[in-house]
Amino acid sequence: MDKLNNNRSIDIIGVQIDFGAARKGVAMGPLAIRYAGLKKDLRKMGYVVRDKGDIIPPEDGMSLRHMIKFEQVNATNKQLYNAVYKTLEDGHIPLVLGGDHSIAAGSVSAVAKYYEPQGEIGIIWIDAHGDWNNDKSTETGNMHGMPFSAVCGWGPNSMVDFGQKPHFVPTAHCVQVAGHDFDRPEAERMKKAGMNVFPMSDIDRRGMHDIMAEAIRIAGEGTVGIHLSFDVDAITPEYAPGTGTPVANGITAREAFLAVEMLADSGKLISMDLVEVNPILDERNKTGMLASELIQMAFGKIVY
Ligand SMILES: [Mn+2]
Repeated sequence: MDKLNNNRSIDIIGVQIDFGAARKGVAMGPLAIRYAGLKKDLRKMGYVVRDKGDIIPPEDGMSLRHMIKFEQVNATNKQLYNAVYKTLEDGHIPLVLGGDHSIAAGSVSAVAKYYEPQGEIGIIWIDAHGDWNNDKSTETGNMHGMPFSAVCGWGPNSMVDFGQKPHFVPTAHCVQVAGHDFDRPEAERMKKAGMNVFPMSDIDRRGMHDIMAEAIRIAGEGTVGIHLSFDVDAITPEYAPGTGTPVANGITAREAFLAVEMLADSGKLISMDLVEVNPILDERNKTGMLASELIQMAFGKIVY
């Protein structure tokens, strides 16, 4: 249980939003993950767990050109930014349950800003998608495809502007893992930005252990710690059917466990999002339970 850094306090913050995605239902994700017994299990591991409840997005709001439901996404992220920042000020670890992935714009921005006086953070983004579009490159206007680009300062800047003067995370410390459904313009933008990308083909060739060791080095060396943004759509639908944008031939549940276990072993995890659990599409909360297990492993659950 001492594998992780010695912070033993976790704040759970749920975000009931699906306005950033085309398909609805991930707004119920936080409930499904809690229902799997997450709080009880984290406490069993010796954590002090505070549940800060769920952020509920406003019902109405305007869309902008190429940014569907911008106002709702932005208002929700502003609340999340404040909640995550407060959690860090209290000395606790933020654990954010989505909701669609647009919420990472709020959570990562808060972590980057909070640690700004100490140094840069690193980001490991495990996802079938790049989430590296901006309002110019997007083909759909869905904002859950933009947060990684936004927190790195490659736009849309309005997505991460909550009046705080955003601190952008240098791509040199950012890693995308398990992508296998990139849009072409998005992939070109990632290359131009110098993003570190380990797509599925790299995991096939080198194995998850090798890839995660390198990802942890990139995100962890010379930084104050690593933020993990985990989208369950990275996991192949046989194991994680309950997600908004399923993509065939993703990583296995075992590869996902290995990835988060290695992150726990590194002692560098400072904050985490677990997003895109869709209970409507799930089978008997299989994906919700898997999400809960992955979170425990990321926080250093000892199997043996
Ligand atoms: Mn995503």
